[in-house]
Amino acid sequence: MLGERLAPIDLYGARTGNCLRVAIALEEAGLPYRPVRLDLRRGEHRTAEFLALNPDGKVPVIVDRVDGDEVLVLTQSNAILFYVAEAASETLFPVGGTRRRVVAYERFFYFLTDVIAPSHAAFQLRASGVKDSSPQALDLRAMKALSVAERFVKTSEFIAGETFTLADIAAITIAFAVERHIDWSELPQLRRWYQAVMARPSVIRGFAAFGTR
Ligand SMILES: N[C@@H](CCC(=O)N[C@@H](CS)C(=O)NCC(=O)O)C(=O)O
Repeated sequence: MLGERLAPIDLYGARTGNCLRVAIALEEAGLPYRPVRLDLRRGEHRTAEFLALNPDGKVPVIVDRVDGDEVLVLTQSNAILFYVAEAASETLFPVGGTRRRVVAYERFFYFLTDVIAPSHAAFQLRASGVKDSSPQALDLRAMKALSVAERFVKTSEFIAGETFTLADIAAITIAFAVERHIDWSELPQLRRWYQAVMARPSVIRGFAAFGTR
């Protein structure tokens, strides 16, 4: 059981999928937080001050000060998501009922490993100057995996059942990033889910946490 939070959680980040997912989770959990935007292009994640928080020089990072505990500095967006979910009790990740919980894990990791990972790898290859067709092949793989998610929302309102969970958060940032490449006419249930989630106040605020551009 966490003690009283002494200050808003500092969230160091930028307008990237990893950071936006954390901001959306914090919004959805209703936890007080303060976004600290770093300009990655200007190397603000490489300053001595930031490297003291995360020697890897990567965002997101949270700093949480809870009464009676050592200051918590946490890196790795997915570890942070589960920390936030735990602090939010049952809201973001089902704790009761093994079946509900394992389905939420299944869908959460589906998006991380089958959609976000190949898409991220394609981005990295392009950024490193690769000119062959491998980034395109990875993007295609990610898009195919994303369209499979139509079946997740065919019989339920959200990605892992009838409540909004971390699986929806994993899905929404990548769906937003590739929105214009999706053939929505083939994916009516995914479109219904996408529109509903993008209109959610916590999601709107989370997307805006590090500015709109
Ligand atoms: N596995 C880490 C990846 C963190 C990561 O790669 N962050 C990127 C932004 S999304 C970053 O800080 N890039 C700056 C750099 O690598 O120099 C996580 O999930 O938090």
